[in-house]
Parts: sequence; structure tokens; C-alpha cells
Amino acid sequence: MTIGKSKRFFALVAVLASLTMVVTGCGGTSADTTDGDAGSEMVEIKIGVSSPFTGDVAALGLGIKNGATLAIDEANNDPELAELGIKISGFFVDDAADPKTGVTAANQMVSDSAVVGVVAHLNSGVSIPTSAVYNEAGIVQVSPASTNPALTEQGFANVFRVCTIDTVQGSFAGDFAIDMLGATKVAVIDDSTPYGEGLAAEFAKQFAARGGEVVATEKIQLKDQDFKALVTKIQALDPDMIYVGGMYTEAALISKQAKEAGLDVPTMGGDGLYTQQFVDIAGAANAEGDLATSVGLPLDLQPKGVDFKAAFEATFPGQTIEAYDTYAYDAAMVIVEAIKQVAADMGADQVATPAGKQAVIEAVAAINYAGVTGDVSFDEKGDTTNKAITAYVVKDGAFVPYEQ
Ligand code: ABU
Repeated sequence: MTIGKSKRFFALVAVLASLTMVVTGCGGTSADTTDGDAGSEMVEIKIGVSSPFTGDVAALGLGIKNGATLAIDEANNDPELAELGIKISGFFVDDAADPKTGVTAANQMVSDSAVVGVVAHLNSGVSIPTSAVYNEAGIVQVSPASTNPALTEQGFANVFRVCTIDTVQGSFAGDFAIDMLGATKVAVIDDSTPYGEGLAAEFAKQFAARGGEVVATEKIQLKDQDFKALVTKIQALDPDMIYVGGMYTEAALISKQAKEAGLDVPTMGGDGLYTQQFVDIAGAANAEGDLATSVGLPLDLQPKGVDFKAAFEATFPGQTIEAYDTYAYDAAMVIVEAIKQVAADMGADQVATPAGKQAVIEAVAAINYAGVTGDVSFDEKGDTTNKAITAYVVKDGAFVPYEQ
């Protein structure tokens, strides 16, 4: 952790133990084979990747696809993997941020016996129901972005995430609103999803525990677009901030319509807001001063963030690195590392067998991987041990780390 540099930011690591904040086809037994460069036979192992490639949160979902793609490309240039006789392919499926579509996507991926693990999904509301599919199929699920605590509270030994959870993020945001923004009265809105409800509740709990007043607790639905009546209602309560547990499209429209109605107070939310799309939808002038927390450190403070940026720009010229790209990269790499361990122990042709897939789960559970985002390891539930959270503010039309 680059303490010296991070002192400039309210990029804080929430240390869970003390809550101290420090600045700063199922069951297949045969594997597909393909010819390697030297003419030797390679075993093809697949990693499923599923997130929203379409719809209102596609910016974040396509970022996950990009991050996982970079990892898979890099893995296939790894001489160690080639020596083991393995080629990795991605199996990409759009879940459209929809629980039902997500379950279909999950079934599609696990039906291919070469799929030994999945990087999935963005939305907690999708990751939670699909986790039962992966559990039944006996393959590892590593979510890059689903932050609702319930995902890893189901007792599934095959479920992991590389992003920290909303009890950490929500309480961080509650403290931030009090300590950094001096907020006293907040209107809290959630989007009725597991993520939005959970994050808003954690924020409100901490904000109230610190002496703040929650003047409104309101619900919206995904794809709502007209928030004028809601804004009028909360405007009468004179809040000095709006907190939105939700995703960027709805939150940006709330910010825009609040400012247009004369309710000129910051809108704040969690990682679901941390994308330039939020600013673009709200309009830069409306979004100025709005805030978002997000998991982990800013890209340039992530241990391998600068290298990731160079590789990303070479592979996806003109595209933007989104909030979870490096997390998707690390999620895929954790699965790759587990595949390498299992191939070394059991042989490449055993990795995609039921026993091999179980061994991959066990290898992920024990992993200690030096990732782009930091050291990746998991606790007994499958949650990351990396509890970093950063606060960002919109300044001159773009999110930047919040400076004191
Ligand atoms: N973590 C933000 C967005 C995804 C979710 O958890 O629903």
C-alpha cells in the first residue's frame, strides 16, 4: 500500500477487524483437445464469463468482460500453462443484469463440460440465484463485483468474490458523510435490489449511529426514469445530501432531476455509480460534487494498475477502464492459477473432470495470488481479505479520488 501517496486522498482502507479507517455439460470426463504451437496436443479448458453486455449497466458489465479477456489472453502466453498442456478459452454469456437471464446463462456455461470455473456476475441479484447452479454443477464461481453479503452467506464452498462487501462499503460511506462532508440530514433511496437495499441500509445505519438524521427512506425500481415526484417529496424535507443504493443510470437521473428542481445537494452512492456513464447521464454540471465509493484503490494505486492500464490500452484502444475490470482480471487469474495447480497435480486431462473441478475449488479457497488489485486471498466464507474502499467525487466532469 503506497501510504505516502494515498495520504493525499480519502482513499481509505477499512480494516474489518477493528473497523479502523486508515487514510490512505455437467460431469464430463473427457476434455477437448487442440493442437499447440509445437504440434503437441493441448487440453482446452474454459472459463465462463457472465455479466451484463447489454442494457442499462452494460458499461460496468462490458468492463468485466474486458478484464477477464485480458487475463485469458495473458494466461495463454504463460509458458508454464503451455508446458502443462493447457489452452484456456473464454465462454462469454450476457446475463443482461437480469436474475432469470443469469440463471439461463449459468446453465449454459455449466452445460459445457470444459468450463471449470466462472467469473460471474456483476449484480448481486444475479450472482445469488446463479450460485446454486454453480454449486450443483461443482464448479467455482468468483464474482468480481457482487457486493451483497448474502452471496457468501449461503454456505456454498465453491463461491468467492474479489470485491469487498457492502457492510464494509456502507459503513464507510456513513462515516464519510459525517466526517468528510459534514452531512446532517440525508434522504436515502434504494432500487429494491439486494445490492441497493443492502447498501442503503448499511449506510443509513452507520449515518444514524454517528448522529445523522435520515429524513427519508424511499424505494425506486430499476428502469424508472421519472423521479420528479420523489424529488419534490424529499425536497420538502430539506436534506443536505441524497444517498442512492443502486446503479448509475437511475442514480444519475435522480441527480439530474434533483438539480433541475433546485435541490442542489450532492448525490452519493456506492460502486454501482462509479463510472463516467453516471456523469454523462446526469450531465456534467449536475453531477459536479456528486460522490461514489468503490471497492479497492484507485487504478494508479493498485499494485499492478499501471501495467494493467498499458495492457488494456494496447488491447482495447479507445475504451475506458471501468470499476471492475481489474477485479475481473484478478478473478480470472485466480481460476487460472488454480487450474495450473490442479494440472500439475492431476494432469491436464483431469482438470475438467468432476474431481478436477472440485480440486480447482479447493485451490481457489487456498489461493494467495499477487493480483493487479493487491494480494488476493479468501476468508472462510469466500470473501476477499482485501477490504479497501475509496471515495470519489465528480470534479470537472469526471470522478477523481476525494481529496481532503
Ligand atoms: N456492487 C455493485 C454492483 C453489483 C451488485 O453488487 O449488485
